[in-house]
Amino acid sequence: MAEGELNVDGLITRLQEVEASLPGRIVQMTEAEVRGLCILSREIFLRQPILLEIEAPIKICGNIHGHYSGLLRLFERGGFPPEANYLFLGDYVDRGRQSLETICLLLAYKIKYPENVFLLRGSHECASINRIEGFYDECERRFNIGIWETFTDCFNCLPIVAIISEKIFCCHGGLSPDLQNMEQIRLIMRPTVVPDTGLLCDLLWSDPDMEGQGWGRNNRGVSFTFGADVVDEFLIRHDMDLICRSHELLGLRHTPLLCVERPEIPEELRRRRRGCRAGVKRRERKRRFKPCLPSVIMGNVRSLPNNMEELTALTRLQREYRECSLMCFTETWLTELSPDSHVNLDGFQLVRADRKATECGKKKGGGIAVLVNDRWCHPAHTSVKEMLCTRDLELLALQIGSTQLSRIFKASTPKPSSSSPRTVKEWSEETSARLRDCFETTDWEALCSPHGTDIDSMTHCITDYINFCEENTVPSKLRLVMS
Ligand SMILES: [Mn+2]
Repeated sequence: MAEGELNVDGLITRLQEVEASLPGRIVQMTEAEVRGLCILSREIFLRQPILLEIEAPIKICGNIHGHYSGLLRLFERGGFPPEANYLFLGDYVDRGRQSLETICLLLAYKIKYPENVFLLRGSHECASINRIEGFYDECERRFNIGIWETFTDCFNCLPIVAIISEKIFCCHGGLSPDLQNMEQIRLIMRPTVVPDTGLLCDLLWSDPDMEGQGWGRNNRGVSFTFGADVVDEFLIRHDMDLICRSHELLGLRHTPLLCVERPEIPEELRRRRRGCRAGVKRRERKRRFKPCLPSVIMGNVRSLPNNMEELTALTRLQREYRECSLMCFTETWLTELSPDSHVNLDGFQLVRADRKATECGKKKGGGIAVLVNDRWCHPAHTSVKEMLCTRDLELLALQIGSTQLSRIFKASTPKPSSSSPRTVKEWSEETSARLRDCFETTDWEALCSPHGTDIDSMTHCITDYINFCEENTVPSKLRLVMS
């Protein structure tokens, strides 16, 4: 059916006319109308990304499950589109008696207000589930099996995840041990069925475990459960505040949504954007890259206090700086007398090793300043392990709390339950001796001299050389491990 032939406005009016107070009244729709809704909305779903990036304010609603009078009441309470923006978290069909009215009204709104109404895919928007849970029978009773197949084509194109104002992660089921970065979601090709395992399956089927930790077995017999620690780790890793999901009937509680909130951010510090219209952001794909291991920027600046403005701009504008775990600077002004307040950088905590005036053989003082990104390393979990500044040696060893470390390293570990073998390089026994030999006979002066006082190039050159030694002079063997 072509676009012009479907009277969406008329259909919305007819569907809305049913009063919520008279539940169960059937709305007459023709097969052509229903088919038209499926075809037109499917085009919109495919035109918009599989991972929606939406701006607040928006109202989020959980499973409707064919409860049409409930849906109408929900709109009466919250405002009919486009008066308010809506994000639905899936499970529109099955169980209730009016799956068709429910899904048809939602699809009609999607066609009429594509930037105000958003529908995510639920576990029941899947042919193998709604074939047996009620929707198929309703389609067959009121229309025919062909209509159910047309719905299936449409459901196979629904988006999977929505991120609201970069802070709220919404999906039907929950997290996945396979989910490392958002790009993986963007790479899922539509139309697609929901597989029995893997990322897409987990996003639609996993459940939070309120008591347990880590990943666990899901009683549904599909996907996993995830503990509070997994949520915490995910939110910190992706710099988000909240995970919002449905997929579960929580007794008779008022809200069908489960919200797991990241506790430590005070309300006034949360970023707010009021009054914006919801809409899929058409900005270029922004890859939110997060390294698994701490990243370090090292530099030698003449005067750190004089360079703070530049550093502030860099941490604001450049991702490498903003997301860098540690920034180390050798510093000439760092003596007992120089105050911390001269090196204040938003989002970073200063740790310093001062050169004591008496030990300082150089004309000026000096030491090391390390700026620790508090997004990665909580200031309370960072302490100085070793600090030494003498004429020949400047050393500052930081200790990052074990909880922080486990977070960082766990993030780099793939699916815990997977036992896929992989090969790792293992140093053999004579390794340390060979390596020590190699380093002792190295003419470090010769390596350093071409770079003079340029600490950056010197560091690079020496790091490259050490890697070269490791690659070429150290005997190692490959070993198969089960991860
Ligand atoms: Mn569900």
